[in-house]
Formats: sequence, C-alpha cells, structure tokens
Amino acid sequence: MSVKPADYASSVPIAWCPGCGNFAILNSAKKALTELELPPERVVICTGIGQAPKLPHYMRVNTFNGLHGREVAAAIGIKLAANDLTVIVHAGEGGAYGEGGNHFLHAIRRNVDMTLVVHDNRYYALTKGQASPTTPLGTVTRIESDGVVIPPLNPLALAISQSCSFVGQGTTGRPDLLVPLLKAAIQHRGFSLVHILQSCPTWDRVHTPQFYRDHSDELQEDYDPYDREAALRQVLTPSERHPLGILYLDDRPVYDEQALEQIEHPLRQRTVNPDAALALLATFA
Ligand SMILES: Cc1ncc(C[n+]2csc(CCOP(=O)(O)OP(=O)(O)O)c2C)c(N)n1
Repeated sequence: MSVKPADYASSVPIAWCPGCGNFAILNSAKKALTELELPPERVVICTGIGQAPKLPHYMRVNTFNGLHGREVAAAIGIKLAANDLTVIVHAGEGGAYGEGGNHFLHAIRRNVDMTLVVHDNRYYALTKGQASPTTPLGTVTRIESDGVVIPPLNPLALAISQSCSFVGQGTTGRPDLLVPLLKAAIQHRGFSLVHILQSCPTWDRVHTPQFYRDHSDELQEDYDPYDREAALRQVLTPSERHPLGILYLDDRPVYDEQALEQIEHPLRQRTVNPDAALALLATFA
C-alpha cells in the first residue's frame, strides 16, 4: 500500500500569519508521515490550544484537540488504549513546557511510545505575544514592558538530564533537516522530543529563518547521541549557536510495552457489554 501526499491534504483555510514558521512544520509533518508510508487512519495528532496546535486542522488525519498544556496527557491515554496507532503531539513551547510542564516531565519518565513536537517560537503567540518559558532575558513584550526578568527554561538540558529516550532539535530556518528528524523521532520506540526553533514574523523580529540559518550547526557525523555527558555539554555550554539533529538517545524500557504485558489486550479491542453498563447504572437509581 502506498501513501500519497494527497492522502493528508485538507481544504481547510489556514489561519496562520503569512511567513509563519508553522508552515514549514506542517509541510514537513505531512512529508514525514507520507515517506514513512503511514496512512492517515493509523495516525493521531493530539494538540491543545495555541497557534501550533492548529496544525492537525490543516491535515486530513485523526486528531484530539484538548486543553492547553494537557495534550501529552491525552496522547498517553490514546496510546495506551490503542497502541497500534502512531501518536504524535504538536504543541507550542507554552503548552509543552509551561502549562504542560508537569506532563512533560512525567512523559519523559514513563517513556510512552509517542512523539512530542514542540514549536518553540519563544512567545505565547495565540494570546498576543506574552513571554513564554523560553523567551530570552530582557525581551520587551507588551506585558513585560521593562523586559523579561525570569531566565528561560533549557528544555533540551532538562530532557537529557532525565534520560528522555530521544531528544532532537530542528529549526524552521532549515526545513530540509526537519523531515529526516521527524521521521527518526516517529520511528523511535519510546518518548521522543523534537524541539523546533520556529520563527514568528508577528511577535519576534530577531529570530528570523535567516537568523536560525546563521546561528545553527548540524551535529558532526562522529557525534555520539548515546553519550549523555557530551549531549549535556552541547546544550549547557553557553553559545550563540544551536546544534541541529539527534542530540540524545537512551534505549530505555517503553511504558506501553510493559503496561500492556500486564493486561489481556488494550481497551480498544475490548467488546462493549451494554447490559453490564445498564446494570451498573441501575445501582445508582
Ligand atoms: C490552562 C490555560 N492557561 C492559559 C490559557 C490561555 N492560552 C491559550 S493559548 C495560550 C498561548 C499559547 O502559546 P503556546 O503554547 O506557546 O503556542 P503558540 O500560540 O505560541 O503556538 C494561552 C496562554 C488556556 N487556554 N489554558
């Protein structure tokens, strides 16, 4: 069976600003899924609220659109109930690391087989450009009018320090590298984080696609992603340059494999017995 780009095509009008980095991510996501020969009915994209979470609206694919910061929790539930599906989350850095920070930490720890794609545009874009967990110190926004005073989160260092089983970084300034990175993350067994440095032409005049091209380097061929100390050095050493590629791999046990071993079959394959449900309801009468 061959999967064609048209299988993922949608006619829904796109509401992102012209020049938004989300276009590169949308195109790369569709291309990655097509090249992996994954038909849309085998894929679920979970999102919350924001500009990034609109992504699956512009594709023909199964989607669960829930609360801001709760997209990872929904995805874990879906994967455990239907472990034969490919489960992917698209979130802004606000949803993933701010409102959803707690879920992010525990998803790393659990290592459920799913991919979290974070569109890091450094702002709460949908709600008009307030500072997010990754806005650089000193940035002036309409709310933080004297400049941001809280240092930004380092999500890559956080993920590597907690032995996240796949940590990769891309940028919308280098869309050519996004498809192979997304494909590797989706194919990886376990929780994979793809952090994408995304330009936002509306709120951010600094981090343009050209800025990211000028300030990023592909990891060298001899880079060993299994070397945790080297990976931490990459992301903790203060630098004007961003490493691109697979930063860290850790072949840890996968939660859904372990959890599903303990039960007969996943929830989706269980039959429904309406009489049992009616009997249960009757006890509340
Ligand atoms: C729990 C909760 N907190 C805050 C909001 C308001 N809110 C909705 S979208 C959003 C910003 C989204 O920013 P981000 O997740 O970075 O995505 P982007 O729009 O930048 O793609 C905020 C603050 C909300 N809906 N729910």
